[in-house]
Amino acid sequence: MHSNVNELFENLWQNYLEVTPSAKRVHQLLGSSQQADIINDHIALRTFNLEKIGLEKLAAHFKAVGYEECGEYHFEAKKLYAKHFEHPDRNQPKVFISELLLEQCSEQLQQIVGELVAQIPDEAVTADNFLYSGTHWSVDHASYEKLLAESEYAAWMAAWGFRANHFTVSVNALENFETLEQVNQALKDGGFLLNTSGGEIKGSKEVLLEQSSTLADLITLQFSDGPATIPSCFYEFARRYEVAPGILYTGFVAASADKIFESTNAR
Ligand code: OOG
Ligand code: NI
Repeated sequence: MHSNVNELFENLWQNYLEVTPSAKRVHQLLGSSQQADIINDHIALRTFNLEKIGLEKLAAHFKAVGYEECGEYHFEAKKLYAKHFEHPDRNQPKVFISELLLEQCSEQLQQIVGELVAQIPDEAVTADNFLYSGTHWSVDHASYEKLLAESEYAAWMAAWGFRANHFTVSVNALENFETLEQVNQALKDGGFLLNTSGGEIKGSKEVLLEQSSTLADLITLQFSDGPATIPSCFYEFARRYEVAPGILYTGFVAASADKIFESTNAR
């Protein structure tokens, strides 16, 4: 496991860029005319709730660099459970980790996922690079399609594995934008497609958090039986409101997160 938080995030970022070429353009669009670097509000990772690779196994890598558990979230319809983590250094991104609750899924899904996960060497899970190690298997089209029919989340995991599923621009820290509406407009003017599930803006000032996101990039993946172009990763934008003077809300909003997950849906 990493012991340096910046090193961990630098690796996660480079790995994310490999399958999310649009992220560079997002930075150019929003950050090119500001002095400071773009600040990331949070990142998110996904997994399955199997003992070998469950949420806690991913969390251990963040705890090793100082992160602490801060909140939990339930997504009944999507059969997901999540926790978020924060670092004592407020400038470090928050971390949102979710897991698919396999016992609530079909036997077929459990069997496909079980076969993929069985191919992960035990030692890979604690290795420095686990959080950006991608897949430890190769999956065929038919299995991907079967997963997709039941759980978009499961299909995404089978295709992309362990990596940051998105980074999130802190709108509060942008110098040239005040509102999320302004950011969304700049993105649309720049040709980006936004996730419109639940509206372009999820959340509100009342729940202390507004979020929007791009639709995931479309990337050609080599399946075991040939290539196909599928959604990879996306970029999110978050504006937080104060809970007290000078203190921003740091949690997540389950109803909004439920829609953000859909940024990787097929289109
Ligand atoms: C995570 C979706 C939730 C948020 O900020 O509410 C989320 C995911 O798509 O894996 O990122
Ligand atoms: Ni997010």
